[in-house]
Amino acid sequence: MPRKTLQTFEIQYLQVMDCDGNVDKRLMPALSHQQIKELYEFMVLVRTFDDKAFKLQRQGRLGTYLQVKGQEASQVGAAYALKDEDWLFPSGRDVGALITRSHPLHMLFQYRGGDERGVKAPEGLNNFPITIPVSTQIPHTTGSAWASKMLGEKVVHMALFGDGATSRSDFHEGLNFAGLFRVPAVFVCENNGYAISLPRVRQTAAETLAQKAFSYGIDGIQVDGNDVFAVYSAAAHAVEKARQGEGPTLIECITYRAAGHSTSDDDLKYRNKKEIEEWQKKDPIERLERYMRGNNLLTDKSRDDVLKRTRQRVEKAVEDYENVAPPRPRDLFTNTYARPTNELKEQMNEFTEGPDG
Ligand SMILES: Cc1ncc(C[n+]2csc(CCOP(=O)(O)OP(=O)(O)O)c2C)c(N)n1
Ligand SMILES: [Mg+2]
Repeated sequence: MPRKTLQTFEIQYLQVMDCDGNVDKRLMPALSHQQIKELYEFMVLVRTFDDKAFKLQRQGRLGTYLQVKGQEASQVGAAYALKDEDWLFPSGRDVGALITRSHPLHMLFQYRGGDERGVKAPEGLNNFPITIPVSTQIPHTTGSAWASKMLGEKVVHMALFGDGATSRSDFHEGLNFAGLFRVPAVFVCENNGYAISLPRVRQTAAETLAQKAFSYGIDGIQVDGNDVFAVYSAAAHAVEKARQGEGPTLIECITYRAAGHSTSDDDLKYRNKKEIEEWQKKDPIERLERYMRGNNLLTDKSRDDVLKRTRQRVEKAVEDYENVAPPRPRDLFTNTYARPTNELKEQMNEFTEGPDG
């Protein structure tokens, strides 16, 4: 057996569209004009939702919120590559992917308002609940993909997670198992430069995060995560490969967290304005707009229409969210175990009254 050398593990970096919106036609994925417009509208919807969520938190109408801002291309591009029957395993920041996967907007507000019922996907939507413990959704994805493989289903399972997640054991266990059993999974790492206040360079000595795939015998690729065409292209390729039984892929999206870690953060304590402004020039939505304007897919009028439509949808979702009846206190007990213990039953009867209690 020939020995593999480090050179064998060359990392590919995919960029289809530059910051000015020029695309390399040879690399452009097969997307119709309608699909490009749809991708754009999803990205605008995600940002509109995100801005609103931030404001609601500041007004005391929402709990802690993790903004997507800056990562719309990574989340929308990756999730858009899935079919309805595929599964998505999101992290706390991945509301953009969930929106692309039709998760009702008001339920996402509900979840961030502290009501867990908001992440229970409506019947027929194959979205796992958001996981808050960093990277634990990765072994879930592998396990679920393994189940599909054993059942002979042609269903793909996609995990989304951050750069920080690649330092945790769940990432390594999940990828090791996925590689060994060649499960139909796609692992999308949104390298947004930070894990809370810890910069990527202090996260790991590895030169890239994509190369971690090679330790587990799976393919790894880096893409420009602010280029929706590159993300979609890599994700669509990986999804198709997984569906054909050719194993998992790790995609590292190089992107930037344009907002603080969460609404409880003051990011200027650990990074400077200049860095934020530099990345602003690579904004994923503005970049796509430049491409679309240059290709007669967007005008001032059609942009205004998109903004108006997305604002209306988000405002309606806020109204619906604020009209949801609060959960019953007894749900705290009934949702904990399939069969509550006698002690829990006693406590439930002591603390709640009647069917709505
Ligand atoms: C197991 C675990 N440890 C610590 C935390 C606290 N925590 C929440 S988010 C986060 C950083 C995650 O960084 P990254 O994976 O890069 O994702 P990002 O927040 O940048 O999207 C940490 C440490 C947690 N939620 N779970
Ligand atoms: Mg991060």
